[in-house]
Amino acid sequence: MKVLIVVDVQYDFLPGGALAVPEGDAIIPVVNELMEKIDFVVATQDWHPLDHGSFADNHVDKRPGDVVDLNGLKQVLWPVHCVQNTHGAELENRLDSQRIRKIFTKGTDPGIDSYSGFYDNGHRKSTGLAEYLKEHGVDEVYVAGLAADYCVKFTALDAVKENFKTWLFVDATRAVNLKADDFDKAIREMQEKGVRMLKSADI
Ligand code: VGL
Ligand code: ZN
Repeated sequence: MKVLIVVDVQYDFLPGGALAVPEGDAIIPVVNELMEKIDFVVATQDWHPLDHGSFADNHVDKRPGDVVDLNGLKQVLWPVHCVQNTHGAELENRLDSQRIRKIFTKGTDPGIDSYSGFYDNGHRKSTGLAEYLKEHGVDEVYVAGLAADYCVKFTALDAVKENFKTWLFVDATRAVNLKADDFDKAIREMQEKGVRMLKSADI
């Protein structure tokens, strides 16, 4: 049984948003097509409280891109983004969201970030996604969405750790690219750790 996990296709990660991923909107039609081909679909949603520790504004004299220690974990700081119940946190409305069976929110605890759709960055709390997929007989995970170098990467790596056979649709993702080669580095790291790459036309 296959699942398509659509990661964080939210206004704040799209051009014009608070943490815009370059060309992030280009994946929307591709994801819509994939949802027709893989009919069991779940989505993740970055869903932060306003006092979240990943926001540069919540630290004295810090700017986006700076790195701090957040309760013992290294944390890259971001602009305020995907605040609960704001427009920026909504899934983009061109997404065919009727096809999404369930949405898993993450990043709700102000003291820890959560890039992966499965666990927070300290692997302390589960979002319930792994359990949900196993209950539904899923053994193959296909990942698409934003951003390739953060939430998509950590979601795919956790899927491998949870023993799902895992693929990434390379043409259905884009990277933040704080550094120009972050996309390539993320792809390489995922491949080394067991994530297989494919294109949407391959399925
Ligand atoms: C993400 C940075 C901060 C992502 C979420 O969805 O990749 N990146 N929060
Ligand atoms: Zn976030």
